[in-house]
Amino acid sequence: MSKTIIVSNRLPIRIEKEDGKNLYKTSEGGLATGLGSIYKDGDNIWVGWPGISLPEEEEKEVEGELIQRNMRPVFLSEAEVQEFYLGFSNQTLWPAFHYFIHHMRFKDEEWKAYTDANQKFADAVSKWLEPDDVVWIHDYQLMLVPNMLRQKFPNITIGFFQHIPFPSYEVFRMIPWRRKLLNGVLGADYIGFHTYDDMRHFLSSCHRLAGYSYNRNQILVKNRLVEVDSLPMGIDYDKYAQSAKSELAKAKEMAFRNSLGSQDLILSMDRLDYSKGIPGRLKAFDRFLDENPEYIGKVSLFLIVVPSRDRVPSYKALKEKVEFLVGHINGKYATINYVPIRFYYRSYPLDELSAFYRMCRIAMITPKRDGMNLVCKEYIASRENQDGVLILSEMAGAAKELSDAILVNPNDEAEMVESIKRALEMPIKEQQRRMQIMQQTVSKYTIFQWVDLFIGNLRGLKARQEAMATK
Ligand code: GDG
Repeated sequence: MSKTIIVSNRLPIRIEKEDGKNLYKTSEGGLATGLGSIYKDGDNIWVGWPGISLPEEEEKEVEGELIQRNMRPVFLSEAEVQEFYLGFSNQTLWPAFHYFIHHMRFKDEEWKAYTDANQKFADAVSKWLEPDDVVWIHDYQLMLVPNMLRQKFPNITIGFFQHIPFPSYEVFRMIPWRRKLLNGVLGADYIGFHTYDDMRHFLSSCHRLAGYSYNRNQILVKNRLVEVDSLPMGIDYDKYAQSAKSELAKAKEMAFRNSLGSQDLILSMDRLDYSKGIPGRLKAFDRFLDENPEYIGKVSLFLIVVPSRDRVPSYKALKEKVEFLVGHINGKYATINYVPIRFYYRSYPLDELSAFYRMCRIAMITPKRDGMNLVCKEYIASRENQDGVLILSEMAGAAKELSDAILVNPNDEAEMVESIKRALEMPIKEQQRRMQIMQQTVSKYTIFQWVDLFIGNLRGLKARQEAMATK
């Protein structure tokens, strides 16, 4: 029997220490939910890093615990986390792929750490791999793993999905190890991106930097047919819709409302990341209040920033910038009973998130770049009464599917300011017309369809490759 092996940097679990004991908390992230039906089934497994560095003597115990949950840990030392994850992955690839070229750095020792860590993941997979298995590798931290496996097992079935954008050739070619990265990914049979543009950029880099010719979305790599595709990722729609309708979410919304008063709320929710455009959003809100003083006291920005990568200097600097702007704007417009920006730097459980999605009549999601952005889809799924307005950046992958949002260029401050006014003043009928269409779109193409489509296409391609080989 063939099995499926999922591989990602992080396992769908968090290990927390309490009174010296390890507590295992399942992750609620979109990917973990979508792939849950796969890795929990039969002999299937998920290979990845459990998220903390442990003393060696504890590794055996943790491994045993994870094996029972169909997971196989790859343990990384503190130095590996520093150089492979916080270093090359998040200070070379992440900024390059999100067009933040001034944040990129190129360090030979971090490239080496990235290569070694990818080898570690590939070795962990090899340990469990059998010839008929399907391997599905996720994201930019593991771009070399497909080819490392291909070298060892020429005939196995490998899929790769990249969750962040793939940049234009002009940016990608700046990376010193660009060909190695491309050839790493091309070890896969089937390669997925969120959008058509990401896919085109990847194909163009393969051609111009590594000399591969391609026909539509197909590349021949040493006589092996590789297919590249765009598959926008969805969410578990029912989970968010049900959670928003639950008595718990409604009770929490009511409790929050009682202390907040009746003002309109604009939701802003992201991980702490410069790609998410948080300072730009704050500046636009400042200018909006400045140009529309009749709204002072009537609308607040509900700003949730979820801690992330705060050991990386550019993220630390961003946190300080956000804190400065929040302080500045609140100092300027606050009154005894009005707080313009309600700022929360932490994460929340799903029921509270649902209460926020219910409570905010506008969601302003304006990343400078985003592979997809799931928060905007979750907001749509949570709008039980089909009202509410989504202001969405053109630079998020999700904008390709959600043309009924108010689409804005996050670099155009005047347009952002105008979009806040439009959203606040949009007639209810128009809100509902737009929200209904967006709900149809997001409910039709869920995370479960996305998973089935990816695996189905990968298996279909493998069958065609085999038919070609026997001709
Ligand atoms: C990468 C790409 C792409 C956030 N705060 C809390 C919380 N979250 C959940 C959200 C959402 C997820 O985290 C964030 O997903 P995004 O898609 O918005 O962003 P990234 O983390 O940057 O993800 C992105 C994604 O991969 C998938 O391919 O869309 O473009 O950058 O699900 O709800 N969940 C809970 N509490 C929080 O405080 N429970």
